[in-house]
Formats: sequence, C-alpha cells, structure tokens
Amino acid sequence: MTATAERRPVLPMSELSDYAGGPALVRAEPASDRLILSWESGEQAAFSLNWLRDHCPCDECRHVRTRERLYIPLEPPEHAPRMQLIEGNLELEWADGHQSRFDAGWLYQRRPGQTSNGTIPARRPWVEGFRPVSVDHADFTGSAEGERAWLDALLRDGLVLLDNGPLADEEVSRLAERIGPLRPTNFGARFDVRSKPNPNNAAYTAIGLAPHTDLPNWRQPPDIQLLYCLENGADGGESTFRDGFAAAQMLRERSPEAFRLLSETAIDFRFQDEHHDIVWRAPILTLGADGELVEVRFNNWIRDTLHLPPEQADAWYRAYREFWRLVHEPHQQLEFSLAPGQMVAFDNRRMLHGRKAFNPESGRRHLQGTYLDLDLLESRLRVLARQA
Ligand SMILES: O=C(O)CCC(=O)C(=O)O
Ligand SMILES: [Fe+2]
Ligand SMILES: [Zn+2]
Repeated sequence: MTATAERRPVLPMSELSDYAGGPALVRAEPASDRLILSWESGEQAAFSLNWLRDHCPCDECRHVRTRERLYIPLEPPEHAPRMQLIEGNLELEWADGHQSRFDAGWLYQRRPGQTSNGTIPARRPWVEGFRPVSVDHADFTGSAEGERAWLDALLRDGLVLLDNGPLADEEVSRLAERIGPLRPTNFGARFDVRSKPNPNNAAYTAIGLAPHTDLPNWRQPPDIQLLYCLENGADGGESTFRDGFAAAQMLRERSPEAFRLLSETAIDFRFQDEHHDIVWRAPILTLGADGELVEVRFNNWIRDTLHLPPEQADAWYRAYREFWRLVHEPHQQLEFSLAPGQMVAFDNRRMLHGRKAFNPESGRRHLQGTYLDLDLLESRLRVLARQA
C-alpha cells in the first residue's frame, strides 16, 4: 500500500497529548497478527493488532470530552483488518465493521521502542564544585520559561534556588500552589522553621542539623521540600546540602558490603509527640527492580530502636558510619546562607539537607516551608511544554 501526497493530521488520541505533527505513513503491510508501518522519514515499526484495536481513537472507543478510554480489550481481533492510507494516515476496518482512523504522527510517537518524549529531564548526579541554578522570583511568576527553568533544574539537579522574592508571609504557599496543592504532614500543610519554646522537632530548635531527609518515618515521605527565607539575621544557620544519590553511589563503589547492608536492612523510624506516633520501617537506601537507587531515608534523630541481633547490629553500625562519613565529606557539600526573599527547593527523597547551629540571641532566623508531590511538578512541566 503506498502513500498519497499531502498529509492532513487527523484528531490525535487526545487533544491534550503532546502530539506535534510528525511524518506521514508511506506503507502499511500485514504480517500475521502484526501490521508493519513505514513512514516517509524512513522508520519502520510493527504494531500488534490487539494494540491497534485497543488504541482506536474514535468517539465510541474514547469518551468525547475526557478522551479517556471506553473500549475494553476483551475480544482479540479475529482477522487482520482491511487497511488503507488516506492522506498519509492509517485507516483500518475491523472484521465486525468498526473503523479506526489513526494519525500517522501519533503512531510515530508511540512506535514500539520509543519511550520518552524528553519533557522530563533525567537526574544528573552532582559532581564536585556543583553550583545550583537560581531563577529570579519575577521570572518564575512572570513567564513560562522562568517556571520551566526552575522545574527543569529541580528535577535534574535535585535542587534549585529562587532569588529576590518578597518578604511576605505565606509566599512559599503561593509559589507552591502554582504547581499544585500543598502536601500536608503532621507539621501542617505549611510550617514555620524557627527556634520555638516547646519544640516537637529538632528543626524547631537552634541546634545544628546534620544532613538528613524529612519524614522517613512516613510510608511515603514528601517528595519535594520548599524552604522560603523570611529572616536570617542570627549568627550561624547556614544551609547545607548533599546529593544523597551521589553519596550512595560513592559508597557502592568504595564499599559494596556497606552499601548492601544499608540497602537490605530495614530499620525503624519514628516520630512521637503529644498528638502523633508515626512509624515506618525501611532501609536507608531503597533500590528499584534493576538495583538502581530510588530513595534515601536518612535522619539520625528520628531513627528508632534498632531491632537487630548484636552481630548484625555491629555490621550495620559499621556500614552506617561509612555512609555518614561520605555524606559529611566537606568538598561534596554545598553550603550557603539563605538570603531573606530566597527560597530553596529540593528533592527530599534524593537530597540530604541540614543547617549549622545558630544563636537565637544574636538575631532572628525564620523560614517557612511546605512540600509538594513530584507527580505535580512533572505534570506542570508537561503542561508548560504544550505551549512551547
Ligand atoms: O532550618 C533549616 O535550615 C532547615 C530545617 C529543616 O531541616 C526542615 O525544616 O526540614
Ligand atoms: Fe529537614
Ligand atoms: Zn473505535
């Protein structure tokens, strides 16, 4: 089957998809339970008939408004459909008479073996001398490019700064809400970080905080943390950051046994105060199915009783010390003082954050913080990419 001249796009699967043109089809050939498609750009790909029937974009198979799937793939297509190319797009007529019209560019984007469209940046580990991206508050709030630059850096580097914001109460919530609803925890949807008379958490004292992740005592710790500086006039209180994934990778190379112990031994984390008692058991390093790092849980002050027999406990402590030392290597750490009107955002399940002790008698230090879900950051980037 050969092509005709100009291709006019048919309605893509979803009007909201990232569909953006693409080459016309020049051939469609049946091969048992497959269809081999060839595009004018030279690519060729095989599609299963099951897949094609399941992905029919017609209004019977997809809800007209939501574009969500209505078709349920219970019956395998019995025979190869009749096929033709019309204006470079694919038209199929199935044995029961149902017709499916596929846009050539839409199929091209989804040809087997094609996984990413490149909107979401891959994680890039910090190397020595890493300097974070800063985006100006006015650019973030005033332009899609500013917001994209901020999101890109945050997803790629695990940390990004926002500069020159107003010294306004709740600004952190207003900024976060541009991305999505705040993720609430036992500390509220939005929390104040300052030295408090009756602290229920180390962050609400003036003591130094060793590099840590927040809330590892939750089944799902918050993904992204935002800390907005309103006042930083006390002596000390510098912020410290370390790429936890890069540190874990170093441990894996230098000390595979320590890495194995920290990734295979589940330990308990617990937060308790008057109103809450939140407990979760997990290893410090969580690996995915292919052995890749997916999460770091590291917080020494809410690490709970270690339930291990003495020999295993001793081995675990040795491994923990090794990781602790790696995390604290000064040349791998980023250290700076947040300026009033500056906000830092970071991936709480990848980055370790901390602060130096400060002297509350010498001046005031006040940060406001909140959390966001990573899904909504990625969503925001995809939505912004539609306008590009
Ligand atoms: O005071 C700081 O700079 C950070 C406090 C902290 O670790 C937090 O709020 O999670
Ligand atoms: Fe923290
Ligand atoms: Zn259909």
